[in-house]
Amino acid sequence: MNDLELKIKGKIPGPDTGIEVRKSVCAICDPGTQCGLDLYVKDGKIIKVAGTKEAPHSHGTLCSKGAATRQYVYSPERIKTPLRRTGERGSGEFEQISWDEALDEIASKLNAIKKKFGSESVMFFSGYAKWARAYLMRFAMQFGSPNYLTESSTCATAMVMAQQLTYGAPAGPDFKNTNCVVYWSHNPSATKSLNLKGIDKKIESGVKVIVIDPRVTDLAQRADVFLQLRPGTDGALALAFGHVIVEEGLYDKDFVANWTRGFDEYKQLVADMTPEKAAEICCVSAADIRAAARMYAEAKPACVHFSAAPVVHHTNGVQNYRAVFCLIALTGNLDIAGGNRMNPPSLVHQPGGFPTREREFTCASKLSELPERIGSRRFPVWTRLCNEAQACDIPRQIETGQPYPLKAFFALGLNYRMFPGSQEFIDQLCKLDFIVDADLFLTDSAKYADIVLPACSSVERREIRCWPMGYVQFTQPAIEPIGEAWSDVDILSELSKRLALGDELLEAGIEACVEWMVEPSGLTVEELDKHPEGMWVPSAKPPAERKYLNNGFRTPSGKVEFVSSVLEEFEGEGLEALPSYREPAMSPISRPDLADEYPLVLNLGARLPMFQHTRTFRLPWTRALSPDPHADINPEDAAAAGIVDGAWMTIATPKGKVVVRAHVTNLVRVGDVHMYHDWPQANANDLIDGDYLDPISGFPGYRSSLCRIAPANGEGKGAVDD
Ligand SMILES: Nc1nc2c(c(=O)[nH]1)N[C@H]1C(S)=C(S)[C@@H](COP(=O)(O)OP(=O)(O)OC[C@H]3O[C@@H](n4cnc5c(=O)[nH]c(N)nc54)[C@H](O)[C@@H]3O)O[C@H]1N2
Ligand SMILES: Nc1nc2c(c(=O)[nH]1)N[C@H]1C(S)=C(S)[C@@H](COP(=O)(O)OP(=O)(O)OC[C@H]3O[C@@H](n4cnc5c(=O)[nH]c(N)nc54)[C@H](O)[C@@H]3O)O[C@H]1N2
Ligand SMILES: [Mo]
Repeated sequence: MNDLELKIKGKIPGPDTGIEVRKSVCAICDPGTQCGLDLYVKDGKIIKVAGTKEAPHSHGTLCSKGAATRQYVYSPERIKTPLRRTGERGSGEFEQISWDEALDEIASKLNAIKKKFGSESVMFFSGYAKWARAYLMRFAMQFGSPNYLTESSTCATAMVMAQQLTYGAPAGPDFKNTNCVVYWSHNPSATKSLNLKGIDKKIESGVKVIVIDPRVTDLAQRADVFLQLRPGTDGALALAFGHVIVEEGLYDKDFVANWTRGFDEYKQLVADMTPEKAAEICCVSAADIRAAARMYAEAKPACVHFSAAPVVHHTNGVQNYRAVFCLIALTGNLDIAGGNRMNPPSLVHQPGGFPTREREFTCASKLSELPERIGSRRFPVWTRLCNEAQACDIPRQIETGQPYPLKAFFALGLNYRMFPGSQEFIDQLCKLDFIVDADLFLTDSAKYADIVLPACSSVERREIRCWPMGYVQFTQPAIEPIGEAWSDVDILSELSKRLALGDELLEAGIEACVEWMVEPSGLTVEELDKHPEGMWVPSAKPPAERKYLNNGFRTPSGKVEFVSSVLEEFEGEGLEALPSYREPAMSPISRPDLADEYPLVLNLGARLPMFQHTRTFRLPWTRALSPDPHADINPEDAAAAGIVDGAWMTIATPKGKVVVRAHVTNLVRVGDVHMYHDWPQANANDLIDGDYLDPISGFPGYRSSLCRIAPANGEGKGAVDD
């Protein structure tokens, strides 16, 4: 081998080797954690992947998913051309068609449905493609449909709602300046590995750590106090914290007197929830509750690190998190350095410390002129607080045609298995006249579409995003699209022309849209294009403290609401204005009748580090790390059921049954079963009903229902061995 051959073999970039390093972003996981990508490209192909060392958010790291980028981009399951369905829905029989044919057919079908049934009969849905959502919402509004829906009907929104109801807007933890962090359900080792370095440093510096989780996570093992509670009982625990803080006079009396509503009622509510009572409900010790409550209240400033999912994935989720968020106000840790601070999002749900017009770009203001949204009668609080329709109500509305019939579904990345009662969800969807799905892969969900469109991965297109320290990146495509794939925004832009929506900005394409959105920050596309690796935003500023002193809180009373004025309006419909604790709808306490037959608490969804919902199951590297569906059970429960570690077992609920491998571990409580969702062979969401929902948010009760386990005895094993 000569020198040049050696350099090529070593993948050394340079003009002689023809290898170029192109900067991009790994968009496999969620916007808060995505790592900078260095893509080594030769002859138009990615030959090596590394983390971007100079990226201030990821410092050169990549997790197992990002490291498998080449397998993701070059997967044999990528869709190469637009497809038209030729067989039954779900059969996977398609013919290849051209983009012109596909877009013309979509435009003519959608316009015909609009004419006959009204724009509202067409739904516009986004799965995980968060980067393209502002464009999709604008597209839906311009089409005249109020039914813009996303996977956030089950993610984050309910947590945001709990904050809106309590203090008007989200307030994130100011980790850097704090003396104490309460991780109220968060497992960064699996879900936000980028945070781990900072957490390590902070713990070493002596910050106090409280962890509240039903499982012994890595973080739990390093906590000063760890409360291993029964799933779905967070509300009772938070009220007991309130009890200790009020009883011992540890609350911020000035803040409570001047800036809160309903303290007297709250005081009465928490008086009843003694640590002893909560200890019984939550299955933790009363002494630990007292210790944690004192630690949080006395450490000032102290912050609560909350999560998008586990606390609100219960039928009592919003109120449970409201009880937690009340503690932030009670202790005066709201909107101060080291506490929880309000910091509005700049781009793609992320606060960047600079202003944009992303929200205006979505045209959400049109909603008030459009017909009512899906879910608005069943979940009026959702409709009041959020701009989207509630996707968990889709099956009901298709089935009943009330308040109006639904006819078409246009999706950027549909995974029907993300919804509870998945089979009923897709069965109802099949009743529609027309389904379009754009995805990278020919997924099981895409197989139900009438037209499937091939979408680009992040390395084949442009997207803009920002990070909280005031860093922004407008990526350049690193390679040509695979096959005939298009960027989602190009699809929307071209389709808006063919639908004659009259939207000049959307028609002009992504650069024009980005230019318009970032204008208030002083950024331009010209400047962003000079920094494909990302840049610091000169106008970015950390959020001011105590902004409420000028304008109050964005609640109806302008104060923090222990008693919510919005919920008060719906008391006639069974909602409560105070964050009272109610058992999950299916728990050993609320349903002792069921618990006889299904004695274990079923918790569906705790993340695994190598998977991102359905996206990385198909990649050989990540799949090799966890080949089979499995669930965590405690040795005591395993022994009682006659199940050994690694054996196949059934998990049965009144709704359904799956077969998974048993992972027998002391890291979960006696009485709990924890299972990751989304496995095609063992779909967790076939175990719960589609209407097992929180009445305030419409969020599914994924993380608490009832089940029983038994050895599989050969049952279903064939289906699992793939
Ligand atoms: N690797 C990977 N990372 C991901 C994802 C993924 O699929 N894979 N998904 C992304 C998405 S969409 C989301 S929403 C986030 C979620 O991010 P996280 O909330 O950090 O992740 P989870 O694993 O869902 O839950 C965190 C912890 O909550 C605990 N928990 C479960 N039930 C309860 C409960 O009732 N009360 C309390 N206090 N704790 C509970 C679980 O045991 C778990 O340890 O992760 C994101 N990151
Ligand atoms: N039991 C249970 N169920 C849950 C949860 C749980 O904890 N437990 N978590 C819920 C939560 S928090 C979430 S966020 C949801 C996640 O649910 P989804 O958002 O549905 O997650 P995915 O399956 O990863 O993504 C959907 C599809 O989008 C495609 N896709 C990815 N990127 C792009 C893109 O750029 N463009 C296009 N057009 N398509 C793209 C993927 O290939 C995939 O087929 O699941 C929810 N479901
Ligand atoms: Mo999520």
